[in-house]
Amino acid sequence: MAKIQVAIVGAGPAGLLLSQLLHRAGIECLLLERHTRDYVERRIRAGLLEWTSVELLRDAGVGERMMREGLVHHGVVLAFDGRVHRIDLAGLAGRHMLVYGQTEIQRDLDEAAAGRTVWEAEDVKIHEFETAHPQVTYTRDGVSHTVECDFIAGCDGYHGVCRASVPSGRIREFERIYPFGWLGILADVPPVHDELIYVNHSRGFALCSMRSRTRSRYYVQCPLQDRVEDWPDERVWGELKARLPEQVGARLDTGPSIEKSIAPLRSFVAEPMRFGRLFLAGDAAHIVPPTGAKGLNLAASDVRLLSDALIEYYRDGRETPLEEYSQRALARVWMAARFSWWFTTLMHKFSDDPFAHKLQLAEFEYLTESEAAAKAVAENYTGLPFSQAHPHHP
Ligand code: RFL
Ligand code: PHB
Repeated sequence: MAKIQVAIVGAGPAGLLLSQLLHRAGIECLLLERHTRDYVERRIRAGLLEWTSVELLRDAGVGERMMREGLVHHGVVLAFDGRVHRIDLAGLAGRHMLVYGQTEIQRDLDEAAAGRTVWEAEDVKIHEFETAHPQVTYTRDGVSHTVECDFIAGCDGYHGVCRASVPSGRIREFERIYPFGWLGILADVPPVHDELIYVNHSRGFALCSMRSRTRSRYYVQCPLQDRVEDWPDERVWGELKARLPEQVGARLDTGPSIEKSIAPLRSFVAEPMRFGRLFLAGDAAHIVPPTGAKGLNLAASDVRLLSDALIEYYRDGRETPLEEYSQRALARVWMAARFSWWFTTLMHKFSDDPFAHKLQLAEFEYLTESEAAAKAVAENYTGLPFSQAHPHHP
């Protein structure tokens, strides 16, 4: 039977980054991914990195292209019924952000991993993870494999096999589903503005983002039951323009879409994030709605805590950081869950209830007038520092 130190399930950003950090520390790991490399690399998802995520990618030795091609953002714009307010992230929080697509991070990490990933691993199963001898089994090209390991990292996303393998009495799940989705469009047209614009409009939310100076990423809030076929490009551009402040909409460049998809919005946290020798990280343990762009950044901060803990275990034999992983990760997860929920609530149209809209407007007024309120947004948006506190005891 093959033997490895750490078996990682899922080659999304969490799994690939963990494998890279462990590999650099001399820890042997095996990374198992259900899909093909091509499929995983093509998924268009996040685009905005907190600076702690940027630093982690640099520590992992994959920051070179990111620092060359990424766009540094010092501020972000909020628009309400045509009124516009900029939040000076750098001035208020002392931190900035980097625009660099998840597809690019995935590519950089894949290249660094060169051959350490088993793509198209079918029927991955995890066994005996509450004992000292966990095992992972999978099938590749019709051949079954069994691998014995010290630890299993469940980096297999929301629909993965790892969280689903935990007996239901051992896990607690917290969830909120939002009554709308985001329709995203990617197009090779210059971004309408050099910073991101989040829009609260009576027709619904909109977001102007980007991947580079020549590639734009835009989103519009849409009904949950809508399908991509309901949204030909012209309809997306028309709807986006209608929701943008007039002076912004007037300079919107449009063009054929290179990708279009609809994502539902969900808040989800599973507690704890450790079960014996199984550790969950990233979307496998939690989902946030994309308002605020925390999903990928949370995956990165989980991986930072987990890789530090594993490296310390193999170097000094210390188990405390592994034992504290769940509590420390969850403390940060809940802060991001709170901010993503709050920002989603502030920016979207939930109903035709005029009272709800008046409250959103009052909150916007407060943000424009109170430096303390704007600072709270800037601190959360750019990413809260790791806390030593352990407010949760799952
Ligand atoms: P991922 O990226 O989902 O990767 C998990 C990997 O595990 C594989 N897998 C398995 N492999 C083997 N055996 C199994 N049984 C397996 N089951 C699953 C999957 O094929 C996959 O390759 O999770 P990870 O690494 O934790 O990374 C998290 C981020 O990808 C995620 O938080 C963000 O992309 C969330 N997200 C967004 N975040 C933002 O900050 N901004 C966005 O605009 C944004 N858009 C999105 C998103 C997530 C989406 N999903 C998950 C549907 C748009 C979408 C559509
Ligand atoms: C994106 O560029 O895809 C993006 C940016 C900011 C968000 C969500 C998505 O809050």
